[in-house]
Amino acid sequence: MLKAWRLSLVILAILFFSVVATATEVHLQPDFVRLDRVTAVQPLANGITIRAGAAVLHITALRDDLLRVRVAPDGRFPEDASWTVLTASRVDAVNVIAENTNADVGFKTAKLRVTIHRDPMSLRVTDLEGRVIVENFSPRPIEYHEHAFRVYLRSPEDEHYFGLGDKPGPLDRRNASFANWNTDSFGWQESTDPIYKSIPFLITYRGGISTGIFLDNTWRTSFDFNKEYRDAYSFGAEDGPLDFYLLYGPDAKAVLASWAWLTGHTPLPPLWALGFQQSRYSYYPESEVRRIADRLRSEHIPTDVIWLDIDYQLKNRPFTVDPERFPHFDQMIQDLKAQHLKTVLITDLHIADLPGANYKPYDEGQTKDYFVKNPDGSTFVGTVWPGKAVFPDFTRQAARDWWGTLYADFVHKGVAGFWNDMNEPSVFDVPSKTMPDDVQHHIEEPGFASRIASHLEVHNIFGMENSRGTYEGLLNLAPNLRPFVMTRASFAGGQRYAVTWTGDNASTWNHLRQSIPQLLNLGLSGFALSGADVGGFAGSPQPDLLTRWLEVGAFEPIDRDHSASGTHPQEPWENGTPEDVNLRRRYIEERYRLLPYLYTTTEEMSRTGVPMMRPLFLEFPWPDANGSPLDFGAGNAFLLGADLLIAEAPFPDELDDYMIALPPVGWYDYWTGARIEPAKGGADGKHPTEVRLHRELDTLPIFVRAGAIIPEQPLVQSTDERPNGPLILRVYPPTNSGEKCSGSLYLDDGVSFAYKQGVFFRAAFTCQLMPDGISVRVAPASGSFAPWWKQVSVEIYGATKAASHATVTHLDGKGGALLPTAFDVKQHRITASMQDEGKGFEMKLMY
Ligand code: MIG
Repeated sequence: MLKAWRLSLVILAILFFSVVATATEVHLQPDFVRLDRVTAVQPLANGITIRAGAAVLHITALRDDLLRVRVAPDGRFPEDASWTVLTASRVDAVNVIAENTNADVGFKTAKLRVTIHRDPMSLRVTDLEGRVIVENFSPRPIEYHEHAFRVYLRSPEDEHYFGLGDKPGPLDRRNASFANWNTDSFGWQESTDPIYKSIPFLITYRGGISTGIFLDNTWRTSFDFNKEYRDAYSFGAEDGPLDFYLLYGPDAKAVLASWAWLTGHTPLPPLWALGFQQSRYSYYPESEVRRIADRLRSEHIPTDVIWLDIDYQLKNRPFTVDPERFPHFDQMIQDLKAQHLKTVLITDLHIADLPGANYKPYDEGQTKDYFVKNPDGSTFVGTVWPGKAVFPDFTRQAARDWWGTLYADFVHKGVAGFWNDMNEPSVFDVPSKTMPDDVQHHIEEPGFASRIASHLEVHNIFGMENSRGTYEGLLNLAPNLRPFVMTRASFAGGQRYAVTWTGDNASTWNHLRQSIPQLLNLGLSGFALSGADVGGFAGSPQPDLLTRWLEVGAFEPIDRDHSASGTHPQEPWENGTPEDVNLRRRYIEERYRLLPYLYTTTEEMSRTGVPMMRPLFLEFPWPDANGSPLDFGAGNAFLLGADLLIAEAPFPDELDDYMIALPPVGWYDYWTGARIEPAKGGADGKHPTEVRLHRELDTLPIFVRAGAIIPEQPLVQSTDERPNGPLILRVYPPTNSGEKCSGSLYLDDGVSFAYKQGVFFRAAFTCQLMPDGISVRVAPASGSFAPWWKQVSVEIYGATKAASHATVTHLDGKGGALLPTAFDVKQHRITASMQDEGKGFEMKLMY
């Protein structure tokens, strides 16, 4: 039955399209097309096809909560291929139920209802409770001006918008407009747009409900929120396909999980990527690199990585080393390794244009004909760091594969990671700062028709494909090592290949302020492993600014101190008093103590798509009793993982007190362990607790969610070092019994893919309030990776008196035993330690 029904649909569709085809053959692309009236309708098993004059609109359901909309103004769809959307996801489909009335036509899935009003035409998507997810803005639903198109959507005044990658400005994109055109933006400011990345993906938020919208178009695209029309937002492109996806939540976390399903997850990075990283433009000669390494160690600044910027190279030629500046380069890499420091090298994509000079990257690329061409067939040459340079054609798989082989020498020397800069691509001495629009790229790619594409089509994905070549090349060269690549330019989906940073920020208070919403929006766009140059790139930070930035940076996904040439040095021991240096060290140390929590959060991110650094509405999506979302007044507060709330001041240079609205779940002060008393009326689970904060230089306010169990480790100087001492479980009891209290820990060897074969350690922790005490249970771990500890130290916070006694029962059968406990009044903490190597136990502690 079903088959016969489907067959008749196919026949109908063929008839329908032949009508469309004959109707459009006589027309050229019209100047202006507005899809204003439905003229024909064709239900499909997985969606619907609508005709509006010559235009055809396909709406299909990939999943019950994920729709795709494609429009062809003249009825002819371009090839169905994507640089971003994973093929397996793109071809997925669910059956829908067609719906049809005189006024409307559409369908529903198990989660969404799609309604197209026939005249005037208007698309509306609601959930099954009737809440509007997106709705065309009348009277301008979808329109074309020659090749350019725009989709207008209604914007209720209490709707908010997030995402769009690294774009500066406030967290909420409302009342702003943006363009996507990857741009080398030295000196960018809060209102600069576009900058380095193009991620045409946004997340809406209204009353706790979120939807993702992704415009799968690599040309210059643009987004407008409430500027052209107060009551509308819109997106469009100057050319290319109108092809967009709607990702229904209902909450933003679910949107991000769907975004990862559609475009891929951030792979689990090597553990050392979470360590502190020291960089500068540039450390040279070799003796300077060694001086920095020695000083990091003698100052006891825990560190994992030193970065070498362009000056290690001979005349800025990628994949070379200057033998005068670095006479013992290979030995230096080994010596740094012996100091437990990894080396990351910059490797820009512009290959020096050096015929006949024995420069392998040029010779090989030219012989294989892998460089980007001018329209007349000659190789395009642009001026960048090496002087005249040529550019690999990264939209050809073969060219990317070849690019990947260029890393062989450095990988064999033991270089740990690579940095792809300048890949917007940046070109000097031309007003456009990039390649000419008519430069020719070849698309030679599985899933795509092979063809020549203009730079206009490829520009925004060039950097992503550059980092893809690097990532895949590294995987080829060392198949059992997790690659580490950092890219400056990228596109939606680029999280599959590289982590990123926010480019050339500046050493100003406003840039410190900017870095938080910028990293949050990157996380909300799929780039969950990101950092901003700590201390600022351009200019020199005053001592307090450097201290504050190193404090905040310690709680961000990538913690890399980097600065421009010609600026005052800004390593943690520079530019400050001994007290400053102590503070900076103390915060970096705190990051290293938190590594078990950080790594567990990172593993969760790589599995679920939920970023490490989260705006409050991601964990607390419900609006407060006044109907306003909780965190839009919270300035620069963010969550690291689910449980740590970092409350930097909204304006870090203002000395005034500031308020933070803590979501109504109960909180503790991370530094004192004291419970935060909810304000009057704040304990009802609905109203946030308003806390007044004063930011002292030595204390970045941090709160821990009640019901959290945070794993920590003894201090190490690098992630190479095996922690010596117990696993520490910081338990923050929930407010009422029965409320959630849990935590988890993920560990593995930190570098290889053995975890995919089960060589990991995963344990879950829970706690429960009892009438006069608390019980803490550590479940037996799964996985075969052996952890470092023999002892676990359980710390119960919020304690105001000593415990009367504590007992432990080991889950592997060893009987109960009485435990000694210690009480620290200043830390509001009771500590009890016991033998355990991951086999599991239950501890009961009575007050
Ligand atoms: O034109 O490699 O954003 O981090 O230090 C400047 C030198 C090139 C720009 C990067 C910056 C890096 C610098 N690069």
